[in-house]
Amino acid sequence: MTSPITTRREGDVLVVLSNNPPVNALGAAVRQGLDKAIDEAAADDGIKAVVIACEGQTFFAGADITEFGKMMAEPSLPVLVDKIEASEKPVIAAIHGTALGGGLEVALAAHYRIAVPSAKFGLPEVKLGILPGAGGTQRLPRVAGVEVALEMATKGDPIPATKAKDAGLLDRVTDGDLLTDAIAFAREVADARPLPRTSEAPVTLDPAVVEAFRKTNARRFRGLDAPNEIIEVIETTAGKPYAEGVQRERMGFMKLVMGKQSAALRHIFFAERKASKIDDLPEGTQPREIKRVGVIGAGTMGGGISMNFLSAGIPVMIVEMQQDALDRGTGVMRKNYEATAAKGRMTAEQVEGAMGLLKPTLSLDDLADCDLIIEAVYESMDVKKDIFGKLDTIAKPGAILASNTSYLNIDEIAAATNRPQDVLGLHFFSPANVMKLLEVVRGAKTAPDALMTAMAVAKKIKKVAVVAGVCHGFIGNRMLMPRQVEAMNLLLEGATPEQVDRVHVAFGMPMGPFQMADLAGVDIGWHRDPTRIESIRDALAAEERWGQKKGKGFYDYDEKRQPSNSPRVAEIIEDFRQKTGTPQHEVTEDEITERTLYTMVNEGARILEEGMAQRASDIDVVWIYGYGFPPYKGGPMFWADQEGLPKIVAGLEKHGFEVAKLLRDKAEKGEKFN
Ligand code: 3H9
Repeated sequence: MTSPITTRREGDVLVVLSNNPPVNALGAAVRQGLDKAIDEAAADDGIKAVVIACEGQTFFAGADITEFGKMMAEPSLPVLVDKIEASEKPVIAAIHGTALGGGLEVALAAHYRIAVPSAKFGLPEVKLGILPGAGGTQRLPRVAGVEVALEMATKGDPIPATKAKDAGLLDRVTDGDLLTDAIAFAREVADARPLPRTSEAPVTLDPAVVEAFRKTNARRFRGLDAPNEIIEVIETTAGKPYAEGVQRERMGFMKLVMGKQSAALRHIFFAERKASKIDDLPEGTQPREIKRVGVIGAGTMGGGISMNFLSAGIPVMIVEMQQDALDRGTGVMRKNYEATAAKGRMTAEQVEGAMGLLKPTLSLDDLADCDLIIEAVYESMDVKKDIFGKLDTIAKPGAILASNTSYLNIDEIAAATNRPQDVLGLHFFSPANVMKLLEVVRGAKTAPDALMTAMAVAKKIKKVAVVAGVCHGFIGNRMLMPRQVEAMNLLLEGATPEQVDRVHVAFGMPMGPFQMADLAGVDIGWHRDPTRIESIRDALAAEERWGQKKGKGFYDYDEKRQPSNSPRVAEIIEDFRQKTGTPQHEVTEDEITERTLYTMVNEGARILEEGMAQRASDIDVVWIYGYGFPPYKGGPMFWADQEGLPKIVAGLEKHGFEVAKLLRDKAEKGEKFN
């Protein structure tokens, strides 16, 4: 097998090139090739310096994640980076793309670093639930100081070349040809001695800085193993010799990589990428070109949806029925952009650039030129059918017609047109300009290239797209339903809203079912007849306890929107308990988990059984990116696997639920969803 590493002599410089697509991950063959190249340079008297560079889209983007949990072939990355640094001949890292994780660790072990202005640098290991395990926790504080190291290693976000240069991570940034300039740099430093060896540099630690960092980020790191371990490693090893420091780092790495959180986060990393793949598309299917987008409805959803395209540089024609609604909608979009600019995340020119791509109109006829039209009006089948019927006469041939419905039947909507092959669902989550999830709903007649186009567009607007089949609520909302039903039943049987929510928050969800209802609006889906009171929810809605927007819902809210338990809600619940004659019992935390979380897993199994999701990991992606399921638990199906499917089945049976066949079968066979 040919090695992904090749070497070539450029006079007295040995150029070492990696070609391991797609991201030059530092797998075994790459490590072995680099190891040999360092030996080759050492053995050749004609070589005075070494340049390490990568071909393809990026410098090494990290260790090969697929190797984790398996026996690591020699040399390991920690051994390799130390060997690079120990080279008697200067090693120059020439960086383009993203130097991430192990890739940055290789760069930090080199004696000099040169990069193109577009290069990015980061230690994203924390996002995989691990820590930089090839000297990163030791070399980065030595190069850039403890504060920068803490920030980069615990948050995992990459920094641009300019910032990296200011922080001391880079010696040079070049606008010219990277390899040519790296070779010239190598010649300049060929005789420089002593060589700058990062591991020998001192680190100074100000305990107050670490303390302040811990305090500022306490909420963000709550419940997470990796960032807390990283802080501890950096804190306790600063000032100690490198050899001692890397030992502590290794210990931390091993502990984390064997842990449940890392397994879950690695699962999500691959699940997110797998979600974009559609298993049964005919080979050679090509996406359609999307140059212009139309959005119908300038409300919260329509506006948010439009912003995604504008931000990606795609012109949007937005349609409303009334001028004031159109003005209000576009005004909100501008305000949102300006708020982003005020936070320094956009320039004034970018705001104008995005808004300049927006064309408001009152006429559906203006959508004739659009390649993709997304309907985002309120949830009424009749209204949607009417709009799609009209679109059928207006849209150009081949335009994709999408509905943002969160529940309704896409096939029925498609049947209102003569081109059901061009119709699909694009279910955005609110706020649509922020939330990463997009459920792409595949109708019975949706054409393969239309579906593929939707997935490609999703990537362009930086969404994580998951394909769902046509069923009530698709994947996410469908699984939410049994949870909501059981949460309400628990209230009737003796639980309080606070008790149910507490279990969900302790589990790691951003909020519980009742907090969510208060945020979304207790009046959503209400029949709007205050005299018709058939449920606790009806009773709340009738009293205008519509949630946070009214200052009262399942909880009472103060002017800072801080919730407190509501005596009135307790009365309403009590009233319903008596009216319905529901037998009361003491509800335990386990019971809440079993009835509101296990039931979700059960519904997820049904979704799989019916083929409404392609794979269990897609369901996990939906819940992580659409509903705030804690990523370190890997999504509901992965979590169920870790809990043990027989335990889930037993928990469901205990409360008399009908167990999905797929779930029962897997539990009996000792199989898992993922
Ligand atoms: C580490 O370094 C630990 C060390 O400190 C210590 C070790 C002892 N490994 O994202 P994309 C695959 S931990 C294996 O769509 P993009 C990915 O699955 C690592 N595979 O591309 C996908 O495969 P497929 C720290 C990887 O252009 C394909 O490459 N580093 C790895 O949108 C394309 O990926 C990280 O965490 C990997 N490391 O974005 C960086 N990376 O085609 C992780 C990617 O089969 N990677 N693949 O679906 C990224 O953030 C992005 O991939 C990157 C490119 C920004 C580089």
